Amino acid sequence: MPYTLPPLPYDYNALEPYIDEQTMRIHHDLHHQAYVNGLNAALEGLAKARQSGDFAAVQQLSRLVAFHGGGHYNHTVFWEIMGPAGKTGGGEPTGALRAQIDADFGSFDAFRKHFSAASAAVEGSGWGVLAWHPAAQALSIQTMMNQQNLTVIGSQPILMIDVWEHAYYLKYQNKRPAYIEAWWNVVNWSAVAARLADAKK
Ligand code: MN3
Repeated sequence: MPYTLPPLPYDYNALEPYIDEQTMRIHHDLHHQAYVNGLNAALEGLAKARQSGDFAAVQQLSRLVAFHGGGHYNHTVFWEIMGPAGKTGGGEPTGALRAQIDADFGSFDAFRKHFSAASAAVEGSGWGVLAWHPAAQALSIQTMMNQQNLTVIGSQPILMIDVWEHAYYLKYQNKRPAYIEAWWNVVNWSAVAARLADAKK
């Protein structure tokens, strides 16, 4: 079963003025599609390599599956946890999500500062991640190099920001912290809360 590109859950211009339409078109239609294609190609190659017992190829293709599979997963979450500012996007979390953030970070404000700083400090390409860990029964802020490196096994991401340059360079150029600051206006906290509730099940 090949993987397919999920449609954006809103219009390409829905996150304006914080994330511009052209960035969304290129990011979703070209970058995310490329991860889907790369994942399908790597899985096909991996199946053949396993059949023929070519374990050098298995090793190389497994790395490609991790990279492209991570890219597909991360972007799918990323689109889901955003929404138009003033509608589904922006504001502050409430309810169980807010209580968990307060318990693990002291306050929403402290969490926000920590998450922004961690995401701004990612070296090169990667992601800022808020994840639930079932063993710790706690949220933690993590950073990811590329699409998967430094991932904490067992963590379930509930909020992710893409800090690859393709996510912001057209509008923000080298000002990654300005992009991160603007991005808070389009975070869909209801979607994040639903992801936390699922992760806790
Ligand atoms: Mn991206």
